[in-house]
Amino acid sequence: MKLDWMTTMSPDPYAIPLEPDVLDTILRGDKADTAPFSQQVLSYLEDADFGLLDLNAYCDGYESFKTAATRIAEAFGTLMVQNDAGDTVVEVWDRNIGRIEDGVRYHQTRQGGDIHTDSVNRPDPMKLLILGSATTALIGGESIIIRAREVCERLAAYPEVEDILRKPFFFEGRGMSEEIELFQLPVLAGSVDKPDFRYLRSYIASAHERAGWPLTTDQIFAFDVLDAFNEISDLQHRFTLQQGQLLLAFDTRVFHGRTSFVDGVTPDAWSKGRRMLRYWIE
Ligand SMILES: O=C(O)CCC(=O)C(=O)O
Ligand SMILES: [Fe+2]
Repeated sequence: MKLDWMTTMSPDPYAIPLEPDVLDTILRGDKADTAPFSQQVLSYLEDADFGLLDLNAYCDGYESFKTAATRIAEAFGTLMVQNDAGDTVVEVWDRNIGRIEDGVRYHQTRQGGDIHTDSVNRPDPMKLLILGSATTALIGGESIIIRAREVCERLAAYPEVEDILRKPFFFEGRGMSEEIELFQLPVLAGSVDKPDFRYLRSYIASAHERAGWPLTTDQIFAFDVLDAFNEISDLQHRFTLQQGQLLLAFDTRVFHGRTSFVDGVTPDAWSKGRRMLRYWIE
């Protein structure tokens, strides 16, 4: 990658380097020319798979952050509808309504774990996942990212597991419509240096039950291997997204998750408790 124009390189090791002014152009000016911004980000992600942007210079509260984050997301293409209510921005926060085990969705709980990709709700994958931090938790809530290609390097020692992951599994369109639709896809597609994963274990297990084909012993073993790799600290990138920061990632090229968290009063918070804005871009 070319380094000569990275004049705004930040000390944050995950910061996406941008030429001066490209953020200003879309966040302060008229957003007609988003191409320099989106091209620089996408070319960085082509190598890095994920990275962070800091929008603090452009916002001072929840509403201005949401406006800025939405502009950034729209610079990359069409925002996907994420649920049957038609929302293209979904708020991730602890609703205090129960646990994942009781059927509550990840983005409505304070639970950690369940390292996953988001591209599991419909047959077409999304390209980009954006998570924007509007407020941090009092305790915990660290983001966890694992590069899928590094998982593939380790999977090479288990060809029988890789074979299983490349065969079709049932998925369900949870939250996308009244009637839950089933479809089939491999968990792993693509080459090992640019793999595309579609994985959220509890949804796949539930889809298999619904289809009347519970996961087989071999499939369960393959998921155990995948989960074990995703929990190796050497492969994990962990950071706390600060208020005003965005995480951008090629959704199927990384696994993501978070640690469990507890909300409380945090100084200068823009909302009550940890809150993320989630965008999916086609
Ligand atoms: O809370 C987070 O940091 C991640 C949330 C998430 O992965 C999701 O809502 O799909
Ligand atoms: Fe997610």
